[in-house]
Amino acid sequence: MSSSATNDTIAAISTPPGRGGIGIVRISGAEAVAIAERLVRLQVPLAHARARVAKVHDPDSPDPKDGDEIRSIDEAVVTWFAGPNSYTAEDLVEIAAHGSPVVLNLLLRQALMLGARLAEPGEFTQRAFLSGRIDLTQAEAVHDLIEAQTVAQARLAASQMGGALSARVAPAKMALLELIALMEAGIDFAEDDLAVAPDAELLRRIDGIRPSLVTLEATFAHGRILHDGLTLAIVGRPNAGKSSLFNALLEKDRAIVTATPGTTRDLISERITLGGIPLELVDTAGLREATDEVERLGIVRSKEALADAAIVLVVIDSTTEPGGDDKQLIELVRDRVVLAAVNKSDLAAPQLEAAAQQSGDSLARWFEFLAEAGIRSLPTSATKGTGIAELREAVLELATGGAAAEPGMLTSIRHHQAITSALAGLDDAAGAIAGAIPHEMVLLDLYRSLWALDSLTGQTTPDDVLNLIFSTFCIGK
Ligand SMILES: Nc1nc2c(ncn2[C@@H]2O[C@H](COP(=O)(O)OP(=O)(O)OP(=O)(O)O)[C@@H](O)[C@H]2O)c(=O)[nH]1
Ligand SMILES: [Mg+2]
Repeated sequence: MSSSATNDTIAAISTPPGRGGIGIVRISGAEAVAIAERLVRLQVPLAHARARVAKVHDPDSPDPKDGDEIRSIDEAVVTWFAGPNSYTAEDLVEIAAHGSPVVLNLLLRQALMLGARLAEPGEFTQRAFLSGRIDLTQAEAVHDLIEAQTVAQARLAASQMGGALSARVAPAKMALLELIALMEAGIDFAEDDLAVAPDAELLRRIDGIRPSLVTLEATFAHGRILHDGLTLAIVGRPNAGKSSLFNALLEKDRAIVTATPGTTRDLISERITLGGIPLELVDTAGLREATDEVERLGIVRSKEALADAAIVLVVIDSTTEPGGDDKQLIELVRDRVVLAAVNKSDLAAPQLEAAAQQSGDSLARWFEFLAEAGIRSLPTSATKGTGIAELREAVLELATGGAAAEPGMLTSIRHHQAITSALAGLDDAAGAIAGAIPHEMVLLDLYRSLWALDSLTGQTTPDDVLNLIFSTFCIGK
């Protein structure tokens, strides 16, 4: 996005490239209406937020003489949104023609010839931001909404677009601003005998600002995952049923399953949505001493996938006994976010009944083995479909930490950094006050905190601070 002057008129094709039922050319700026009126022949004059049917001029046809029918190349619906009540807060005209790239390009070219400038990517939203109609978090949410891959992501973006994040930040920012005004007043008007608030009061106020920001900061763990999605790698020994579980989670026969160990050689990945979170599932080659070059390369890739994944699903063949090789496998994953599926439970179950009185079967020994390693495990049967719903739930819980999505949660690194630096500023200010550092210096920390919040909700000007000082303290009557 550019920071070019905002008093020129911009135009762009706002619908995606290609052919479609409808295509829209948008024009925004002081000349929008004048330009639009020359692009189309309106039967009824434009009026704010009213759709008008119009003929699109064919610019290459001669100017119509009186009484002649103009030569048109399409019919369009034209809507004018009078500034400031428009998306950009400027005069905005949308010409919805048929989605023919030829017609749309013709309209755009004509608009440019009539004095509009080609809009840069995101410039319509940038104008909405520059005009103050929306703040930066709302502008960013427009992009997130368009890019959303799941309904949950779209909901989150919509709430942010509606100002949910800004609203969550606003009370802390106001309290911070009041604190700054209080301290500025103490410094600026000290000789006027204005009582400077005692340090205890200042510290109490800082303490009052922190909690809502701390709570907000904590939403990032889940918000980031909801926003970006995550990868789950399915790993384990050959023949454990990794591909079968992969297919079961996908609800599709995607990966080849055979009784021969070493079936899967290459990585296979597919996307699913789990509780609104885009989850990339990666099926891998079974980990063992490779028998040939292809398998060896496949195992290298398995280990890479294992290293890259946010969550690791270890698949266990419960008809085997836990042994030395499995300890190696556990070592490989134990410091990761990991879940174990003790698979083929359908085969192990009869043993379970038979061995119930005895000291346990292989299934029970696996649970014991995994519990000792500190790995959460649950029984599954990929072929029977048992335990798959529970597996999904367990993965979702690992991904979200069990929290539900909430409006205004932090989803971007930029927002998270803003909140953490706001908190850092507050902490430094509290430390400085406790250390009896002069208030001028404490204020620097508080301003750092304020600017961080500004980067979310919009700039605080020196006037804002002054206004607060004067309104709160009645100085300078
Ligand atoms: N009874 C039973 N058989 C299963 C289950 N899961 C997988 N199998 C069988 O176990 C064999 C191996 O399954 P795969 O899904 O190919 O195992 P894998 O871990 O992907 O194997 P590799 O790709 O060779 O590492 C196949 O014959 C499956 O039908 C299960 O839950 N119960
Ligand atoms: Mg496989």
